[in-house]
Order: sequence, then structure tokens, then C-alpha cells
Amino acid sequence: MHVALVNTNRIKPPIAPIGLDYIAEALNGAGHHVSILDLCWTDEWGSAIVNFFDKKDFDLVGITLRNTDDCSYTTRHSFLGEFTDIINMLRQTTQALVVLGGVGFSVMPEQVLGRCRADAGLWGDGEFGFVQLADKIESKQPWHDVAGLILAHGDRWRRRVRTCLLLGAGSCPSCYRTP
Ligand code: B12
Repeated sequence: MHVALVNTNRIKPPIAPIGLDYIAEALNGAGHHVSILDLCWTDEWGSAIVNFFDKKDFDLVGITLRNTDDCSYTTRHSFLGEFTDIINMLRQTTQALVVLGGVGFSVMPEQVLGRCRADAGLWGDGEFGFVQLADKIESKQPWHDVAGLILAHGDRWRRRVRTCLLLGAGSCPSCYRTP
């Protein structure tokens, strides 16, 4: 299937979106077609999004949130305002399923999802879960049970419990920081 991965990290000096590269590689390995939109280098992220999604239809869009904020006591700059604007614009631009992920997202996933109009989130590392999601959607299997997936349930977000891939169920501490 055609998958778009979007880097929303626009902080300068820049760093490469290595997390998305890992996921792209895993998706490629599973036979999916991946395109990456890196918003770090655009002055106008709105037109970059429109141009990118005008050229091709995608079935699945994965968006990374690396930093919720700059974690600096003196500046206390939050990136969530611009991130929310980007997601809401993307939501208007594509019909694909929009899934959030990334280390910043995974710090407080339900709170991030509550702010914007994404369809779902995937907590933690994405190489396995996101590929599983793409595989299941492509083969028209139910995909709501993918481990780590967070979906709306009424007016709340519900997270699928994720167990450690290496050690198996019950061998790892709970992933949850909050109930
Ligand atoms: C290395 C590092 C740095 C290095 C980066 C060097 C480089 N050239 O890349 C340096 C020192 C430069 C740095 C700087 C900063 N960092 Co830093 N950094 C890290 C660290 C230790 C590892 C990040 C990393 O590369 N991980 C490896 C990659 C492969 O993993 P990943 O990006 O998380 O991606 C995986 C998953 O998140 C997921 N995923 C990612 N995207 C997506 C998308 C989808 C759709 C899905 C499903 C999954 C998914 O799958 C990926 C593969 O497994 C993390 C802490 C940590 N342990 O994660 C902090 C961390 C990310 N940094 C943090 C911060 C705050 C910063 C700065 C803002 C600090 C500052 N004030 O300057 C800057 C921002 C720089 C920038 N331009 O963005 C915070 C963010 C916290 C938050 N609340 O948002 C973290 C979490 C540290 C912390 N605990 O506070 N950082």
C-alpha cells in the first residue's frame, strides 16, 4: 500500500528524522511504498502539505512528533500548537487514515490526540506495530487490535496494551505511566 510519513520537527539546528527512516525501512521490507514529507526544510508547511498530497493518494499517513516542547526551563516553548495546526490541515487534505507516533507523542499520547483531529496513535517504537497496521489494512483484516494502538472510544482514548516483544507477556513492567 502507499504510505506517507510526515516529519513535523522543524527545530533548528535540525536533526534527521531517524525514527521515520527506521519505519520507512521496515515498511519497504514488507513490500509497502513509502514517501516521506519532511517539513523541517519548508518555510510554508501549509503549501508543502497541499503539494505533496496533490501528487499522490495514500492509504495510510504516519506522523511523527519528536518533541512536545523544548524541555528548557528558561524558554518553555511548546511545539503542540503548530503540531495541532499541521495535523488539522493534513486531516483536510487527505482521506487516508492519519496515525500519530514518535517519542514526543509517546510521552503523553492521549493528551496529544485530544488536541487534534488524528484518527489514531501508536505508542512506542513503530517498526513492528506500524507495519502490522499497514499489512492488516491492506489485506482488509481487522486492525483495531494492533498492540500499542490508541483509538477513540466514546469521548475517551483507549490504548491497546503492549507487551515486550522479546520477553513476552507479563515479563516487562507496565508501559503506562498514568492510569
Ligand atoms: C539522541 C537525542 C538527541 C540528540 C539528537 C542527535 C541526532 N543527530 O539525532 C540531540 C542531543 C541533538 C537532541 C536534541 C534535542 N532533544 Co533529544 N533526545 C535524544 C534521545 C536520547 C534519542 C532520540 C533518538 O534518536 N532515538 C532513536 C530513534 C530511532 O527513535 P525515535 O525517534 O523515538 O523513533 C522511534 C519511535 O519514537 C517511533 N516513531 C517515531 N516516529 C513515529 C511515527 C509514527 C507514525 C509511529 C507509529 C511511530 C514513530 O518509532 C521509531 C522507531 O522505533 C531522546 C530520548 C529517547 N531515549 O528517545 C531525546 C529526546 C527525544 N530529546 C528531547 C528534547 C527535548 C530535545 C531538544 C528539544 C532539547 C533542546 N532544548 O534543545 C533538542 C531538539 C533537537 C531537534 N532538532 O529536534 C526529549 C523530548 C521530550 C519531549 N517531551 O518531547 C527526549 C525524549 C529526551 C527527554 N527525555 O527529555 N536529542
